[in-house]
Amino acid sequence: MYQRILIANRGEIALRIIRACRELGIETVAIFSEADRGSAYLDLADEAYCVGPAKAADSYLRIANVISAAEVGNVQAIHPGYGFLAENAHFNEVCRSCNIDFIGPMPEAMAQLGDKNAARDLAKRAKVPVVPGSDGLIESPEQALKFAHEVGFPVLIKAVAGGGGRGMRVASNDLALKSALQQAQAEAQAAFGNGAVYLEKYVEQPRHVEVQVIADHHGNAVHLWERDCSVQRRHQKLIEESPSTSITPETRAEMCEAARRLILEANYTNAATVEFIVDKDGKYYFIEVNARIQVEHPVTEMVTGIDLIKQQILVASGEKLPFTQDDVVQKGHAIECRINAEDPKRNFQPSPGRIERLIAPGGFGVRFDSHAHSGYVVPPYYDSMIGKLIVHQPTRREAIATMLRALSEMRVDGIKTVIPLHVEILSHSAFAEGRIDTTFVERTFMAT
Ligand code: MV4
Repeated sequence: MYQRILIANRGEIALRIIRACRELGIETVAIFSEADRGSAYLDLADEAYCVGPAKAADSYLRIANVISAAEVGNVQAIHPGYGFLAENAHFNEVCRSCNIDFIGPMPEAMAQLGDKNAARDLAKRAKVPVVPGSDGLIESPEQALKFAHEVGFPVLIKAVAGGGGRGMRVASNDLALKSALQQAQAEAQAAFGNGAVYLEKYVEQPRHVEVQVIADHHGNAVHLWERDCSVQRRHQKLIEESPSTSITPETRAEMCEAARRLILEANYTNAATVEFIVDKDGKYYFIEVNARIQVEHPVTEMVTGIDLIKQQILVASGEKLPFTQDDVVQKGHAIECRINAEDPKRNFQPSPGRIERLIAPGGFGVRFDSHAHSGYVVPPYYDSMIGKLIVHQPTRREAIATMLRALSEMRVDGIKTVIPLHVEILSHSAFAEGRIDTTFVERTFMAT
């Protein structure tokens, strides 16, 4: 087991990882940018090093600076958290070439899943349902038209190097498809340095359901059931929950087993999320794999009772998973609300600044994962999430009531947050009835 690890991240996830390490008896080395200097959570690490100026590209994303901190801090492993360098296969490789374990998948598995078309091929090999589409890359407008006519309009053009909704284009007829193809290729080339695209049938008003999986270096892979992340706006998730109200018990069992098969087929190790979309008929289709721990991992932790960060560290160090598939049961219902420093009244414009007073909620079934506190200054340089409010109760109905109670206790003075929107969503009859898809928030709450 490791004696000392570096956390290549900031904010709530850095604090989350420091907490897991403390409980495992592992020393921690934190890093910070100039904008995060003096952040209170840094005091909880054994050491902390500055890796550069405020801009992420010059600090948290600077591989040489992060590796230098790891060398000076004399760590055996690096936990990347999410975002920043978490899915950078080159960084992953550099860590390992410096004899530092990367707490995540091996670089080859990460690179394979980073190619969305290769991931789709992998899913097909593992007999996991994929959306009907082009079997392979689109080489010409003629080929795109041929596939579109086979699967039927509307179709969606996706970038091989995309993911998370970046570089996607819908087309509903031949003419639109030709220009969408050019635009998508140019956009993908500019954004990812890779203009390769493929095509899928467009699934309308899908629900987003994802499966948590973890695998060790001894051939064991276990799924930890699903999360429903359909409550989102412009690909930014707002509320996540487990179990999902979007699927039947039969679909759940099938889908989770399919996710596990895919991860085994990829020879993948450590934590992964296998994303699916579910159509109006309840059919599920593989979309992509996220090769990292995700923001919403706590809802899975609450319903399974398994600390995912600890398990990531244990399997990275070579230990066997201490539980089998049969040990992992869903107990009760968990919901997470992301607390973002944004003004929902002003088109979710970021609202950085000093939190004059923070009152965190508590009580039965309430967890607040946050690095923020009264007097904390939210910097304008990074994403706007200042914390995650998670509740766990025996039933969904009770979980919603607890979340509304917790939100009503919470005070964040001095900046704007999305708390009022969360209250509206959780109070809505469609949410109560589980009638939610990925268009719900925009259809229901956004003016114009
Ligand atoms: C789709 C889709 C409809 N049809 N693929 C968006 C993010 C990326 N992970 C995949 N995404 C989608 N792929 C087909 N064939 C709709 C989406 C999508 C979406 C998926 C999950 C969560 C939110 C979403 C919001 C808009 C579109």
